[in-house]
Amino acid sequence: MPGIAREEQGSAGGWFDRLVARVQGEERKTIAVAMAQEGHVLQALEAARKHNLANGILVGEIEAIRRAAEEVEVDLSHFELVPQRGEEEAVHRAIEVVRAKEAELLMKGKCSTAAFLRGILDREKGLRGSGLLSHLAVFEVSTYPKPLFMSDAAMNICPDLLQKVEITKNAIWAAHRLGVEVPKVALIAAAERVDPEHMPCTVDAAAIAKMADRGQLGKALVDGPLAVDNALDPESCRVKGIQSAVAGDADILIMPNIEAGNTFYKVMTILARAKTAGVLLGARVPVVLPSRADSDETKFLSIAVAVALS
Ligand code: COD
Repeated sequence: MPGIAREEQGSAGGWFDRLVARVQGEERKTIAVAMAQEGHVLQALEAARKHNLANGILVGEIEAIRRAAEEVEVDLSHFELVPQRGEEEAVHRAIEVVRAKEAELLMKGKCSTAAFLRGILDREKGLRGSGLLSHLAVFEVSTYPKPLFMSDAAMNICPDLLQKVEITKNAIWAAHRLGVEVPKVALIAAAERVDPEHMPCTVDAAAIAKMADRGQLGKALVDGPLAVDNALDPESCRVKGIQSAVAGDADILIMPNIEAGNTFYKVMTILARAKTAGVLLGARVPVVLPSRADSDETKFLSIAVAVALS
């Protein structure tokens, strides 16, 4: 299948390939897909099936699913189809499949992110966990020597201090599950100076870093505020005289708001051509949550990460 699980190894040393190889050896999962009538979603699900990661239950308009499958030459005989018209209705139906334990994972198809998230947040019929839900992106890029995790590009619009703490804890939890024993977390701002007057997010970053120093965030090294160059580039830290266990070597970037997170995500995928995965953390099951315009490869890698987290 073109574009999926390429042989090419980035500087992160084929991290996604190793992740796929690891989860291939585990028990196959089932994914319920809300509005599955989209070519890249179907290609990603077919690749997940062929790689022994997961089977798909496709919820949506059957005719539209058939048309999309024909266009990308995916054989639907390997999938269970659940007919459901309408965006909100398809989201609820896919969630019902998960709540009935017929699937262990949920995936967004051709529906809007906000409608999908509202369905998950529904108090009676949704999939809320006990804490905050947040989006996590994982990148493998030739210009960085290890996988890079980043949150939040898609769910929490303008998180307050408590929400940023939860976002950071969710990301640390996922990094542990994905094999990073003591993740280095950079709390991103536009500068490394704490500036209560002009940049309130630098104060949040400093508070969270201090909470982490006191052991309140679990097994991780956390520092901030740091600008993106200070988080990722040792040379910029040398020039600026920044001394920190995290600076220049971050595993996780926590963004101050959705604009910063979403912009970083799209620059990584479009300009840096990073291999990318996107998942939602904090729900009752891991949720595959790529952008609608993401490639089949990103959708496949998002499934692999969600399976690894389940
Ligand atoms: N985790 C847990 N509970 C939450 C969360 C969260 N991250 N967000 C909201 N809730 C709870 C609230 O506590 C409340 O009980 C209920 O859900 C409703 O909250 P509101 O009033 O903020 O809900 P909405 O419907 O106005 O907004 C929720 C969305 C997730 C739809 C909204 O935050 C949103 O649109 N996010 C961005 C989605 C998006 O468009 N992304 C684009 C980039 S791809």
